[in-house]
Formats: sequence, structure tokens, C-alpha cells
Amino acid sequence: MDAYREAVEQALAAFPLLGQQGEEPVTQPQEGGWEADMPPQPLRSAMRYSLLLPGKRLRPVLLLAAYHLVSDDWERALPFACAMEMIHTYSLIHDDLPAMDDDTLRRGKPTNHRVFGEAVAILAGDGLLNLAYETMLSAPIAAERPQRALRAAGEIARCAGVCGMIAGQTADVTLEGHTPTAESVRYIHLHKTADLLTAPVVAGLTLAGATEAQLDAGRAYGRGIGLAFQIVDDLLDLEGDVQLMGKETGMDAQRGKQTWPAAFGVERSRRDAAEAVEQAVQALSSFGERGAYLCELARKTLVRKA
Ligand code: GRG
Repeated sequence: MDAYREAVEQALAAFPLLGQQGEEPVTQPQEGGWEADMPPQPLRSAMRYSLLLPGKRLRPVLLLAAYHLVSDDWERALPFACAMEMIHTYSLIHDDLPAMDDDTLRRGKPTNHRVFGEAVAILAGDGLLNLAYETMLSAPIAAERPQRALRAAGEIARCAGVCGMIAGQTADVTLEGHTPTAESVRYIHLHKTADLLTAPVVAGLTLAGATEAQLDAGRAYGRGIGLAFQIVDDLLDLEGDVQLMGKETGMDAQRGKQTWPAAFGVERSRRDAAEAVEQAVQALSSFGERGAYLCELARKTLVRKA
């Protein structure tokens, strides 16, 4: 994980359109700062602020490790890995907005709208989403392997889109206060969370030239780790430590969210998360030893504290 994560951190920090390393956040427009090829302030700062706060980088790491299952030159997939983190960060910024979950803390710091205001936070989310597709489509790997890159970008767009993460988020916000059912909670978890964890696995495999059978295995792995990840997230909201989580806890119950423990109870939630991880691990069996890293990553999902 460390090599993948390190590479992602470096690539994100040096990202050309996001300004200089160590730049202080700018919350107001800057006089004369209207260059044609740079995002204006405070948009640039707002995008950089959330993207570079310490996150686990799970989605980009999944993309690089999935690529590495099939091919050793995983660094070539870095632009797609960065794009995944941009899409994820956009979703966090928008999820924290007053119109959605109205959160004050994310990744251990004030949420984007608390620092830059609501309008700029919305635009920073929009900006990161667009920058993700710009990054994928202008990556060297897209020129070298256009068919694989188009298919990978299409998979990411579909999983992040209106039948994927956005669908799950729609159910999540509109069903607040409704009694959770097995069907509604499963729908939310599979789409809001698992789709955005499946996308990088399938995209990484696709870029590396995986077979259809390997893509199916990647899909099953993503679904398993994604489901487990969200069930554990629900449990952490009930029992986790605010300092370690870097966000408020206890909010799901307060908002009447559709969570796995609310639908099935805590004990069953733990069992279901463990079972989903085992399914993820099983799915990678055909990769043999090469799958060991991703299997370990899935197992760590169960004991994560943040
Ligand atoms: C606004 C379209 C739209 C979608 C928002 C991301 C999201 C969907 C909602 C955030 C709330 C939530 C519990 C989402 C489930 C996915 C999840 C656990 C996100 C947090 O991901 P981590 O733990 O965060 O990987 P870091 O900060 O480590 O990257």
C-alpha cells in the first residue's frame, strides 16, 4: 500500500492546475488572478484544500493494485488513480454541504463550505469532478491504449453516475427518517459506496488489459469490499472515535439514516461485513499470490478505526 499511496500523494500534491505546494488557502478572489489556464481563486484553493487533506486514498490505491494484478508497470495508471481521488473528494465536499449532511468536520479539518463558503464549495466539487475526466482523457496511457482507457473511463463514469453513486446518494438523502428495509439499505450501500470502490478495481484491470473473467472477479471483489466498507462505516458512526475518524460520529441515528445496524442490528452487521470480505477474498482466488495484497486490504477493512 505504501508505494501506491506514496505515489498518489506525490502526484496529487504536484498536480499542475492546483497551484504550488505549501500554498496557504485563499478564501477571497485575488486581484489580477485571472489567468486563462489556471482556476481562479478561491476555487483553486478550495479544490486543493479538500483533495490534499489526509485521506486513506483507498480508491486510487485499489486502482493501482488492481492494475498490478495483471501488469507490473502500475505507475502508468497514476492519472486514473488521481482521477478516482478527485471524484471521491468531490462527493465528500458535496455530501458535507448544508443541503445534504451539513457536516462541520471532514478528514480532521473544517469542511470545505465552512472554509470557503457554500457557493465555492459547490464549485470546487464540480471542478474536481470535471478535472477527473480531463485528467483521464489527457493521460499518456489514454493516447497509448485508447480503447482500454475509454472503457476504463466509461466504467468510472457509470459507477459514479446516476445509476451508481449518485443514485445511492439520492436514496440516502431522500429516505432519511424512513424505516430501513433490507432492500433500501442494500441499495444505498451498494450504490453510494460499493460502486465507487468497484470502479477503480475494474478500471485498473481494464487499463492493464485484463480478460473478461478477470474483470468479473474484480467486480465481485469491489462489491464485497464496498459492502463491508460501508457496514463498518455505519458501525464506526455508532462506536468510533471522533479524533481517529476525523469527522463527527453519532450523526446517522440523529438524522434517521438508513444504516445496516439500523436494519439488521449490530451483531448481524459485524457478521455480514465479515462475510462480504470473505466473498471479496474468494473472488480473487484465481490471481493466486498476486492477489495477496488486495486480500489483505479487504481484511483490514474489518478492523479499521478511521
Ligand atoms: C454527493 C453525489 C454525492 C455522493 C456522496 C461520499 C458520499 C456520496 C457520501 C459520504 C458519506 C458516506 C458515509 C459515504 C460512503 C462512502 C464513505 C465511507 C466515504 C468516506 O470514504 P473514506 O473513509 O474517506 O475512504 P477518506 O477521507 O479516507 O478518503
